[in-house]
Amino acid sequence: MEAFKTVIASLLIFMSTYGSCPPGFFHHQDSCYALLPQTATWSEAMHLCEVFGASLATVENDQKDLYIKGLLGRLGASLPTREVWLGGTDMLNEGEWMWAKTFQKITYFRWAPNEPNNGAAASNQHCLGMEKDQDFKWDDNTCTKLAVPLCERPVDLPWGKEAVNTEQIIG
Ligand SMILES: [Ca+2]
Ligand SMILES: [Ca+2]
Repeated sequence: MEAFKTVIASLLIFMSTYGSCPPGFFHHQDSCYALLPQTATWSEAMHLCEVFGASLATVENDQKDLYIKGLLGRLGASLPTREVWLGGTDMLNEGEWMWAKTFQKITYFRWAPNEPNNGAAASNQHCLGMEKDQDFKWDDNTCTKLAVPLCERPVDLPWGKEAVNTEQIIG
């Protein structure tokens, strides 16, 4: 298993060194990120990302959280709304958060204070956003609300194939 992890770590280093991103995307490790310059509902946001071979971003660890917060901080002045969409939802099962693209159960959370509140009495907040006013910590929000899509896609590798999904390999 250790040898396997070493291979995966080497692959990640290779992809972060030689992988590249399309214009408009920012490169971090094995992913490319883009903040789209318009607002959308959560499902519209997912479709907009798909247009660029991407999907709404996922955040699985501190390292990625720090990178994305830094990126949004740099680009944040141009944010037309105070919230940014990520790819998480609990619309299938209230309180059970998953990354929609992979059905991966979310176990790492960065909730803002008093979140998730499911919209309190309204009980209608099932889509995951990051709040600008809360240092880009997370909020469950109404899926039909307009926010800015943060898209993520795998880096392009030199031989022209998309990167493998290392998270699935590591499990
Ligand atoms: Ca909910
Ligand atoms: Ca909320």
